[in-house]
Amino acid sequence: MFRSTRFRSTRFRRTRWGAVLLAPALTVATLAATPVLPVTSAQAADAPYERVLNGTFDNGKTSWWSSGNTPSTVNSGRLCADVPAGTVNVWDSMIGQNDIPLEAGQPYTLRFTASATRDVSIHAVLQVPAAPVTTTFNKTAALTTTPKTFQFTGTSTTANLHAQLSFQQGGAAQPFTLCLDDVSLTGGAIPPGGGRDFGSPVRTNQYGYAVHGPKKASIVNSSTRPVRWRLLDDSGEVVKSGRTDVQGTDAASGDHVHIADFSSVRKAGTGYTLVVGDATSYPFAIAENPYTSLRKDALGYFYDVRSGTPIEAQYAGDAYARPAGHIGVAPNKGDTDVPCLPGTCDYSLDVQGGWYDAGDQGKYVVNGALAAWQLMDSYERSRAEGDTAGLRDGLLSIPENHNGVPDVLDESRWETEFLLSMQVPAGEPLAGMVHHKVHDLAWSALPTQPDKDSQPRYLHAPSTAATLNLAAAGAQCARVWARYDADFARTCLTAAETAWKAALAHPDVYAPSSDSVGGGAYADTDVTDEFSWAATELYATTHDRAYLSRIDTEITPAGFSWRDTGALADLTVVRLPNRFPARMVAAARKRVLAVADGFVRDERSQGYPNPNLPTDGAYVWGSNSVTANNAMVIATAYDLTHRDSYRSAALESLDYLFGRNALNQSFVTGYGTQFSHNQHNRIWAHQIDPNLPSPPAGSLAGGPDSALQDPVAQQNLVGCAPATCYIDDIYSYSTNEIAINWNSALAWVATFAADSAR
Ligand code: 9MR
Repeated sequence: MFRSTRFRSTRFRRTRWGAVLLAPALTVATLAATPVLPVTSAQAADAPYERVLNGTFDNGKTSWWSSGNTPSTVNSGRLCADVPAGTVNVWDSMIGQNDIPLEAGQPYTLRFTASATRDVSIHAVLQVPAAPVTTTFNKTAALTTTPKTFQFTGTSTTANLHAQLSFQQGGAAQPFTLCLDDVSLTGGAIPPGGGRDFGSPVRTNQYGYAVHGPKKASIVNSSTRPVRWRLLDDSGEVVKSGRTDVQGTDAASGDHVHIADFSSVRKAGTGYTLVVGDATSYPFAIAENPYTSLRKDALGYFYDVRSGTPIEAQYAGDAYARPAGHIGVAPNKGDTDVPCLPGTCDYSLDVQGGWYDAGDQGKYVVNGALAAWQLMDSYERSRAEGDTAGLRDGLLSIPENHNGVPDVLDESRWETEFLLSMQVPAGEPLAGMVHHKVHDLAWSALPTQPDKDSQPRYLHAPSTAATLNLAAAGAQCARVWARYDADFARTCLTAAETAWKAALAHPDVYAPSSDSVGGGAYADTDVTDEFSWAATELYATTHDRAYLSRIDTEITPAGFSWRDTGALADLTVVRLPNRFPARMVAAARKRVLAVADGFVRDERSQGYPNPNLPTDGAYVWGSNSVTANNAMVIATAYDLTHRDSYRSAALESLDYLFGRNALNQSFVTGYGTQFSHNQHNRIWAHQIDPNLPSPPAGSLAGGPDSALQDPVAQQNLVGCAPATCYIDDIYSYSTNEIAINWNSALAWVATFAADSAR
């Protein structure tokens, strides 16, 4: 079972997915991606576990929804809904909660208190709403004007993490108001957040190690003394054995961890396993350069998420081919002539193209600029380091792969041209500023193919952050394109300089955090870091001294993200030492090395090799991108010094992403054995529709988020140690989304790793 899939390159065909991954009938175990431990029914009787979130409405309407024709509000701790008259079916007016976990064969008891402004009967329904629909109960409750408490019980016949509890009251002849309180659904044997089993305690990079790189495993073992490990080859022969180092308790996971170091093994091969006691790791390979396919796949992701162009089978493979999305063809309402959100401006823009941000099909300038920057920086790195592979025209499977331009630049241009189109035209108020984002009016359903999205799309108001992001990426674009397309380079520079001036004139226009319906907010109320980053890029390109005095941010252990771009100033200075004053370069270099040293220490101090060691212990939304971005800083330190410890640490960060972690989970689709494949997205929603593929190989999942910011996480991960707050489920957008800024980080590190494998 383990031998088949190592080191495959590029895209999977759907047939291969079927073989490797999923049977059509999803069980709790497959949805959760971790086997569920058997629990006796005696335990269930002792512990009636609550399965409804916010049943007391203490948190307002959080976790609850109601049909569009049934407006609801929470007043004095009760949810009250206005039920319209004249609908036909009982389900035409509903109040409900999704993502209720059910276990097969377990009884569930619903209790709630309800009243109505007239005597009416409503239905209380617990069911799995997707085919094959299974109903645990569908009971009638006769409401009066006096609140009454009801209790119903039923036994679930299926295991599913996505059942729905609903109150259905359609078909009324007269309108009425319905009020609910103290909703409780108890049952099930698995405690909330419990029953997770991460498999073997021997955690390796499930994909593989470089012949000339570090090779270590993390082993969960309670012994306070070293234990014996054995490395077996694919015929089960012992290749090497040794004793572990006791690392101790890993704070982020709570695991007591040992480390086995088998770096001295330099024999390429597949099907290696590491054995400790009676536990065996997933199989892995040792290869001269295991990162070349990763570079191709991680970068290839961007073609697959292009907007405004058909994704062609000859480049993406049959399973990933799809019609162009958002090119103004019905039912699409964008993106060729997109109006401003009412009340913000009165023109419309052609903003087709670019990359879809993530699981949604919004396009956001701050995130897009960072991702494009990271691809362009990867190009500049390859050029500075003389690494020709990353500069190849023909590296990627994209339409532009024989145009004489490095493919990584072609891909970044797809986004850059979209960024340019988001600039407010001359003559308009706020000319030169840049619209923060364009996205759907409301969240579209999962799945929704881009060409089938019928939502109206709007330009959201310009922001200083978006404007400075265009200034930064535009200035960098001018630099990298100068040798390939002087006209485009000039266009980029003009836009960047115009944006910079506009930002100076409007330095505090912030995108509001409340603007998060139908798309993400990407709110940021501190743009000092964006000013500094943009000034750095503009100075590097123009040598105009006016920009120098605006470079005032430094890299810190906080790293960087779409919101915090101050560190990118230092990274650009050390990338282009000949373009900055020597003293500035020396200082930036010192800081980058110091921060990289800290990341290396953080990685070494943990049981699993994660260069992300948050000071408050919390893992944030997209934590895997923090890992990859910090690895980029470590890799940059290697480029500056060629000290092997930096290279080793950067490569070990990939071990973390490929399964040497508290979850025994590779976060990159197609890489390893137990890899993420149900990432939250609307295009490749295989978990929901078996006719759709899973995300393409090389897609990075967001990773553990200890804040539990979606209902699936809240239902299934309660009490998790930060490094384990992850579930490979399509509805867990806070732990398992895909996003361009996360894949750009992976692509950068993969390119570094491929170039430095030796
Ligand atoms: O990556 C973003 C993360 O830092 C924020 O905490 C989170 C909530 O605001 O949003 C993330 O970005 C999402 C964006 O808002 C909408 N598209 C999907 C992005 C990835 O989840």
